[in-house]
Amino acid sequence: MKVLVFCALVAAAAAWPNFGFVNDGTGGASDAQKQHDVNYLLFKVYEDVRDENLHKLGETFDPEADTSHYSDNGEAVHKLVKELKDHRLLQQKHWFSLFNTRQREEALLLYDVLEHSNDWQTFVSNAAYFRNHVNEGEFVYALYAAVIHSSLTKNVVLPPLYEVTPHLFTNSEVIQEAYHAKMTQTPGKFRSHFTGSKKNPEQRVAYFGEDIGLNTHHVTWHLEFPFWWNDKHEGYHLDRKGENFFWVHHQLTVRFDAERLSNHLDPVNELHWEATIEEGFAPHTTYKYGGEFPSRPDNIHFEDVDGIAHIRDLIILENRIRDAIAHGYVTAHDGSTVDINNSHGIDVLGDVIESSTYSPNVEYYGSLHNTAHIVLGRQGDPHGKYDLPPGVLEHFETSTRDPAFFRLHKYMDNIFREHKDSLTPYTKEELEFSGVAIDGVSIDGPLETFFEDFEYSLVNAVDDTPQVADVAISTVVSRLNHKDFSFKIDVNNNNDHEVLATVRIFAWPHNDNNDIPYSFNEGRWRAIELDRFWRKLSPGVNHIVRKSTESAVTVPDVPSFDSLIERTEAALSAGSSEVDIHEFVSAVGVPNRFLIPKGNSEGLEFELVVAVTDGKADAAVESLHENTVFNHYGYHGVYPDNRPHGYPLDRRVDDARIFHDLSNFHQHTVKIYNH
Ligand SMILES: [Cu+2]
Repeated sequence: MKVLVFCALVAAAAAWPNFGFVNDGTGGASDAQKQHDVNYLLFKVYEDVRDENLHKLGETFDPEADTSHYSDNGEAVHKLVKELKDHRLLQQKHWFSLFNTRQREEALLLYDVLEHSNDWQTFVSNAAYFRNHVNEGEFVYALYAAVIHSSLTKNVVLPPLYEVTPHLFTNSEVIQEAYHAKMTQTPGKFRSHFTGSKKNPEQRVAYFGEDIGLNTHHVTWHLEFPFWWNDKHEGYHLDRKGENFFWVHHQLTVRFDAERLSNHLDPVNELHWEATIEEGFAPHTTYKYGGEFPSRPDNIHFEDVDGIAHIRDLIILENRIRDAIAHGYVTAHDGSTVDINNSHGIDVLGDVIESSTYSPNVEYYGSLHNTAHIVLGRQGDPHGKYDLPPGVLEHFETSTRDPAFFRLHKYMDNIFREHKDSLTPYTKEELEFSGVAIDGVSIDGPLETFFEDFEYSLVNAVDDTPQVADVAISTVVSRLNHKDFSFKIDVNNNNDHEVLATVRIFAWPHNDNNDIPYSFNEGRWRAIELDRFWRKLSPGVNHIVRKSTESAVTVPDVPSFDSLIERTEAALSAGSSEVDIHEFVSAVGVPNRFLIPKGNSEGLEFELVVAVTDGKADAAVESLHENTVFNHYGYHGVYPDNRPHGYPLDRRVDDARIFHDLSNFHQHTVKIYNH
């Protein structure tokens, strides 16, 4: 790595383009140059930047000198610089939590500066300058959010967060070993173990909540669809953000229950404000600065959290939301009503519950989800007596480590279900696709999960200076994967012309934890989405083959930080303007190795369902069938599918015969093995 960094400095100095602030859509720099800059801005983020040019910018740039380079005429930068000059910003080398209002404000001030930078020179100069002046956690958050949302960074791949801020993804024991290796200059590869002991049944599913890829998916989703997003300010609308909030967490919830089944655990019970929280939690995770993440003992009663919320108030908010569902409308801030008794209702409700700035009435419905995260996260020290830092639930990177996260989300999910159950079930006529029938569905290849070892670097976890050489330090974690397989779907199009079809694939556990088969209505609520794509069907028989690797719900592993740097520098030295890493631009989906839930040795039964619906009626945009690599968690602009997430299984099913009589719907039992 040492050699690499040195080469990189030379390459950067040589490749730095001459900026003329030409607005040619690139912002005045090549994709490779931008990738280089972002790599180095995030490399060893607690220390001096290891790139000569960025270093110089950090020292000499004056953010306020020329405000013509900002789309807001420098409004954001004036605000941030004033806070800096007034010594109001959070110190460096201190923990940062997005749920802390003031810290979030600061991070978003920087985000605004970057987002309003018209050209790359302005963007990168500000990033380099404020890297030296704002808290590192705030900096990382602002830069990640800006790279995801800025039009200047469309092709930039963000390095894996678990290698940028490894403390939030790695157990304390391993972090300690990493420091030891660094201090003694001895390379080390350390095995990570899941938190807790076998005496805790929850440990059997810790591989799920502590998976670094799953945590990356969760944190990236929240970066892509932030609750603080303000359309007026940011200039564009995030389509169906509220519904997405429901769907991504609904999928986490049903998926976790499926994982529990293969590990002989009962499904998660929903959290209840007036009941005890049965599971305690000892995170075995440490902040880079700020000490250990707080623990929570078993069987405690909720306590009010000073300065955040009374439990009584959370119950009142819940009642108001349940009232809105029962009424079929939400009362907006100005007293008008917003009808939610329709397909769009879930979107409004998602905004209300999270809550996001899209909530029609945050004064009345509050912020149930966000407040609950803080309240639950603080139960180890609700009155601040022990001056503990925020809990794991106060960071999207670490939330799912605590089993109580899934209790909290089961609670939210049941509120959403109350709404979905209040809608009229689909009729056979609504679900039919005239002239189209599924002849058969089969799976090519085994449905088989397994555990594999995965290694990632901890070089960014430990401290050093340019004078001290890096030694290779990494950790090896065990993680779930599955063998590749393909869906083979034979569809008959009896129309005399080509039709556009949406293919939707789901699976739900055949039996519950007592080995009793789920009814259709119970099963469909537990459906795990496996894929969603569009195809043109010619008249006659169509053989569709869809590989597991093509799934629209998943993303591949982002290359390691090392390899990202290596590839970028190689591209720059070769004089190339881009780096061939386009498939990694979005990290928002579920990890592709996580597509199917863990099986067992005898084969765990799932109901596989395929629905082929009318693509023309479903489409919200043109040319859907060409969008085969589209990742539906990370779209930009209008969401391509007009149907609600989970369609056609999203509504209550009173009579399962409706589905079984549909020729465009297929269901059969499959087994997932784990070896
Ligand atoms: Cu979340």
